[in-house]
Amino acid sequence: PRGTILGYPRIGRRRELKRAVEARWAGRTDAVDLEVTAGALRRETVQRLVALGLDPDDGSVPGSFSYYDQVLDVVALLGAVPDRFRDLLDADDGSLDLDGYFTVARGRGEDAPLEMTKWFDTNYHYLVPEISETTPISFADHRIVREYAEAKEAGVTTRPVLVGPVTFLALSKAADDAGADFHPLDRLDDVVAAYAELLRVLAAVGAPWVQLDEPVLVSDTVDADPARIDAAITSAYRTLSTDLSPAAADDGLDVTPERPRILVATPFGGLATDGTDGTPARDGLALLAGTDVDAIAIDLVKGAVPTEAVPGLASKTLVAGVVDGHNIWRTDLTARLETLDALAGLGAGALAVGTSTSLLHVPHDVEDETWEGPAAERAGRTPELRRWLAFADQKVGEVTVLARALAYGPDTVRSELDAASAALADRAAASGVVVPAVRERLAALSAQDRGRGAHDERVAAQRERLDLPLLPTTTIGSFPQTPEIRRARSAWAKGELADDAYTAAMREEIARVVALQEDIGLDVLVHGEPERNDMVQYFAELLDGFATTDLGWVQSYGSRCVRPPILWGDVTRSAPMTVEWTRYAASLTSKPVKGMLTGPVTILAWSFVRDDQPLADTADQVALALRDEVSDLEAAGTAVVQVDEPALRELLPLRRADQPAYLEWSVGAFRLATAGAAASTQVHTHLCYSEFGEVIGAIDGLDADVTSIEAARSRMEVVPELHAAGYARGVGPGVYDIHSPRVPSQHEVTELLELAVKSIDPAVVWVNPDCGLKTRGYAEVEPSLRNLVAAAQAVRTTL
Ligand code: THG
Ligand code: ZN
Repeated sequence: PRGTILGYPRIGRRRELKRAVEARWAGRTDAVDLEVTAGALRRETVQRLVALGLDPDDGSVPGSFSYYDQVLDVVALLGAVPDRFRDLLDADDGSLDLDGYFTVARGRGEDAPLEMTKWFDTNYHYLVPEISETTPISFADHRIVREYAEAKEAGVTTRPVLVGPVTFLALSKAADDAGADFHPLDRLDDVVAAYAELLRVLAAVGAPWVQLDEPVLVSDTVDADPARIDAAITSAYRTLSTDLSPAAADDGLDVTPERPRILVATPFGGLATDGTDGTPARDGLALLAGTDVDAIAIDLVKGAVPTEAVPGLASKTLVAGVVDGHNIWRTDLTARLETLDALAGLGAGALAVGTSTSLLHVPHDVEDETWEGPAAERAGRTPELRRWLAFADQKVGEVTVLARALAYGPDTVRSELDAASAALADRAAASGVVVPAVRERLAALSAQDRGRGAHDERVAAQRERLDLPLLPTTTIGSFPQTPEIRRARSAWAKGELADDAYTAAMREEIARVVALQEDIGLDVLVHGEPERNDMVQYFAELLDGFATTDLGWVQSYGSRCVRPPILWGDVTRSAPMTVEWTRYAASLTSKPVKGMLTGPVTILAWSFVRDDQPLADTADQVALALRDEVSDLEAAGTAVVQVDEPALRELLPLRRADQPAYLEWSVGAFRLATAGAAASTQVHTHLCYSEFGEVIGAIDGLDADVTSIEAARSRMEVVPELHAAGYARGVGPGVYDIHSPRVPSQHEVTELLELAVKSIDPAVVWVNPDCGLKTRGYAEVEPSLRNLVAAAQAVRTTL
């Protein structure tokens, strides 16, 4: 294909799939209803992609649908479920039906679902397969073949897309029943044999192409030896591409094909590492060029443009990922044509235009959103901004324009190239993109602006001001979001509830939450955040330089979606954002109430960020706005300010060589946001994960006075690790796992606390849940917090 995309959003322009899937889970529909709805969505999708300019006949249209997750799809393809779900497999062919598929994703009773984790450097989360020596692995499920036939019937020849065998196993974890030395890659031959069978069947039904995604090649952070990954790629593609004869490219030979042509895609980064970080130099492009696959897709947005001729590429198509699949900016088509020209020297047999990644990570269509009128204006959406953007459908258009330029010359698409250049020029010159006052403030910063003075002096000043007991108790910030407050927020957003009625409703909730915390006996209180929908969207709505969308949904995991704000300009804060809510809460109690902010790195990680300046500069701009907020909170009497960075580890680069620079600027931005605080103001932060080997130094570097982290499920494992790393600040290892509706008993919490104070100085230990409480209900939260406070009191008496 001359122009293609690596994948397309599957949730539906109005989240039709989410609704249909959740209706099935609720038992309101049956599996057939769901398949009918999903089938209609798939047909509509492939036909739309053709209408947008992709070739309907040659496999340019990806078949990239999933009911829940593309990694879970391979688990289903292979029947590779963990022991506890073995009964879900069909007794005859080992396949998993749709309800069984969802059970593996969501768990049932005591059977925990597969664990979820981040997909490379995106905000998408996949399910982690569990593999052992005895996991069943065969070609068990024909869904992908059925979907090929379904599209064909609708007039479109698709290219089935699936996660490649090496990436699948490299991202898997050893199941509990696996031997001590087992690595999932030990099962490579079995997985590859199943893929080979799938390829034979796809060839038999006439599929011209298949796409296998191997992003494992762009990452150093996978839990497997790089040399082993490379050997696995060579071995897997020898079997799949060399040993099976390909679908012929009109060569007139009368050989029955044993496989479609194979496109290996490597999104999310560059394929080459130069070894400067001490790890062996690798070149994934040369590695793939040495196999008999037919095409290789490379990411030219995150990855550098290779310049040296690559042996083996002459027999292959290079799919140049020049259109960003991971961000929403309109492409500089003229510059990207130059990139395509520069690739000529690589010696590829043919060149095609592609997206850098699947379009799964961007919303469907700019046209779905409103860009004029009061609601749009309030959200920062203007007709001007709209011209700078390309969501999935616009990106398909860009790919087809570039493909036409490649095939017939740039003059054939001159007006499209010019329109893109004009939009870019407008964007660069538009008011708000560069705000001189922001630039001047940034330029004037010095190291002092990121430092707070000696920690022990702060400890003394805070002890005197706060007068807290040993093992102080607190919560992470949010309290359960009741249907009433959700309704009030949404009515206010639609203009159906007046400002003062809305404020009154929120205040009522805050008063209730403060009274509850006092009754429970917590030491440091929160206002509960009833006014916030999402901890990033809330600040994006209040800061200048951001726009938010109504319909810009992006799948985060399963049926869950987020609407990342668009950070397009220099960031300023026109008024305090949180002070009034915090001040009101503080007026109701004599206990300290925490001010609650989202940190600069998390705001970036969960937004679409501008691509016209370094992320570090954007982070510092957000940090300065937060710094002013901290200052206003202090002026209002706030003695404890929490700046959450749950996504600090999320943005960690996939290449080790890039990690130190990232940790430097991300930690620097957090410090810039918080270092204006007085010594007597206690700065807290919260991080949302428990495995932080790679970032343990950075956590200390944040220089927060207290850090709360997830720890209940790992039974306080992180506490001795922190102690061993020399961490001496306050730490709140979560003692209540909020990811489950279970109410922990006082005894359980006491045990966890005893574990914590055994391995670190009790004077630095705080007592809190693992994370915010907004996804839970009061029926569980109230007794859990009472047990937490009782446990803290019990352990205090023993110290
Ligand atoms: N906010 C943002 N990004 C995130 C998280 C977040 N990324 C990582 C992690 N948290 C992802 N977790 C979730 C959890 C719940 C939901 C989405 C992502 C969710 N979404 C609602 C849904 O799909 O029905 C819609 C929410 C809304 O109305 O805005 O429940 O916390 N930015
Ligand atoms: Zn958390």
